[in-house]
Amino acid sequence: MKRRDVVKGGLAALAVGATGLGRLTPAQAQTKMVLKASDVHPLGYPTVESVVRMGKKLDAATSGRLTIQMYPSMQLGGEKEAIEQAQVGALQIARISVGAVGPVVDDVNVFNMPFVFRDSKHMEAVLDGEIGTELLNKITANEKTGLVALGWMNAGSRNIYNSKRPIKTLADLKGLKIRMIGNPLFIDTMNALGGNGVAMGFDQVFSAMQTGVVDGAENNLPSFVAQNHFQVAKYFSMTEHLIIPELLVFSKASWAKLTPDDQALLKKFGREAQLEQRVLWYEAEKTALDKMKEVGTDIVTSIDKQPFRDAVKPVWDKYGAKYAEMTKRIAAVS
Ligand code: GTR
Repeated sequence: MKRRDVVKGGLAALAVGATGLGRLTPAQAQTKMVLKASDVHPLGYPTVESVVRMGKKLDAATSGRLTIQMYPSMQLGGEKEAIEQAQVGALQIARISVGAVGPVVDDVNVFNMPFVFRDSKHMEAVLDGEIGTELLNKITANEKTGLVALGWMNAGSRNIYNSKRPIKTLADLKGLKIRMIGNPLFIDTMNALGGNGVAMGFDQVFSAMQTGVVDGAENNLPSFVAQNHFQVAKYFSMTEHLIIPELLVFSKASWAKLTPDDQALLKKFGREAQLEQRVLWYEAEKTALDKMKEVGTDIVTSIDKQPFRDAVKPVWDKYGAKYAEMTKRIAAVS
C-alpha cells in the first residue's frame, strides 16, 4: 500500500471516527470505516437488530472495510441528540422516529397527524409506494436536514397507558398527565383528547411515571415492554391514535466521504433493513402482548375510536391545511 493511500485513508478514517487502518489492497477503496449507529432501544429490539444485521452484511460485502458499531439503549443520547450528531458527522447512522424528525423536516410531519393512517398495513402501503419514496428524497434533498434518508421502519400504533385507571372513553382521559414525544403537534393532540400532554425525553418516562410526575404515556407494545413501563403503568388502552413510522438516516457530512459504490451498497442494505425490520416488528408485537398478559397488564381493546377521531379535529384545523393535498393522496392509497 502506498504511503499516499495510508495518509488519505487515515484522514478519512479520523473524520468518521474509525478505529484505524486494516490491511487494504489497492483495489479496495481507500478507507476503513467504522460507522457509528445509534438507537434508543436495547439490543434485540427490531430496529436495533435490523441495523446490526445490516452491519454484518456490510462487513461481509466489503471484507471488513466498512463496519457498523451499534450504540443501543440511548448510549449516545435521545433522538434529538442523534439527529444533531448525525448532522455534524459525529454519528453516521441514526434510527429515529418520524415524531422526532417532524420539527426538523416539516414535510414528514404529515405522518405525525393523529389517525392519518387507517392501520399499519395502510401505513406500509404508503411507505412502499411513491409517497414513501418522495418523502425520503425530500429529506435527503433538503439542505437544512444534513441527513440522507435510507429507509423507513415500522413502529406499529401508539396506545395510551397509565397508572390510574382504564381508559375506555375520552372522559376517562380527562386530567391525566400523559408524556408525549417532544413535538408541539403531539402535545396538541393529547390536549385535544382531554389529557394533559407533557413533552419529555424517552429516557425519563419510566421514572416520571414512577414518581407521579406524569400519570402515563403512549407508545407501541414493544416499547411499553422493552422499557419496563408495564412495571409502573397497569392500564393499557388500544387507542391507536398515532401510527408513526421510523426512519433510518445517514449523516450527510459522512456520506460525502464515501465512494459512490459504498453509497449504493448502503442504500441497498438500508432498503433490505426496512423489509427485515418489518418481519421482526410483527414478531415483537406478539411477544410484547404475551408478556403484557403474563404480567397482568389491564388491556382495553374494545374502544369506540370515532369520538377520539372527532376530538382531534382542532389539531387538523391547526396543522392540516398545509398537508391537505398529501393527506388526500395518503387516504387514496389502498
Ligand atoms: C418509540 C420509538 C422511539 C421513540 C419512542 C418515544 O416507539 O421507537 O424511536 O420515539 O417511541 O416515545 O420517544
